[in-house]
Amino acid sequence: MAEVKIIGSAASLFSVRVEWALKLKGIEYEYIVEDLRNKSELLLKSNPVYKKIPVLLHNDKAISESLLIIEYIDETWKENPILPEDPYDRANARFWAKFLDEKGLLGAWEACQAEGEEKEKAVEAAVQHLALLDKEIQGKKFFGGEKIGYLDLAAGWICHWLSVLDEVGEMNVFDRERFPSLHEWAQNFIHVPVIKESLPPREILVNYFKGSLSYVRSLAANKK
Ligand SMILES: N[C@@H](CCC(=O)N[C@@H](CS)C(=O)NCC(=O)O)C(=O)O
Repeated sequence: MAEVKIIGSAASLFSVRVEWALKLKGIEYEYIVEDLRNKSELLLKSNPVYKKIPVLLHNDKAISESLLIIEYIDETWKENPILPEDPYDRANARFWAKFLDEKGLLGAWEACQAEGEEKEKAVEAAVQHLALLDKEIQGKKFFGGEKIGYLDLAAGWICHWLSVLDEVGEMNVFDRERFPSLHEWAQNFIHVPVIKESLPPREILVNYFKGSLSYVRSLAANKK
């Protein structure tokens, strides 16, 4: 029997999306909790380039970068496909997943951190990113159609982590009235049992992001 392990951390949306993929496939795995303030030899050896979680260990072979890990999982265990079958749909799902990681997430985190005059601009930029994604979900239950697919996993942080960023950053990027379709999708997504059971408790995330925010603000203050 193949041995599957994840090196991850409970608050990490990147780790959780990998867990979701394994659970959707029905693959058993061992979870190795990483202390990111005191990185383990195993992590440093398994992801020597970025030294980040998550890492998937499959029979001791290490695969890094959450979206690539999901692709690896989908190619290795064929049951319950995650990526769309059609090449155009696959490219499209990858496009939006990349956009969300590179622009969506970063924009939301920048908006969370911003203060004073910068805040309004940063929040508006984050809202515009979501508005682009919102168009993709119109008329569908999931981005993957009738069932959860690759883009649902990539966008899954919006359902749980974005409302935490909204709370911690005192903003309302994921506004229910502005984004009714995305909210409906979030409800559909979050109520799928394998999705729900892997979500970290909200208080853990609130504390984690409050700590991160104080840390980046203290670094910025020290530079002045
Ligand atoms: N692009 C990476 C991002 C992973 C990432 O940022 N992981 C964070 C935890 S959420 C990490 O390991 N941070 C440790 C560090 O930056 O030293 C992925 O998709 O896997």
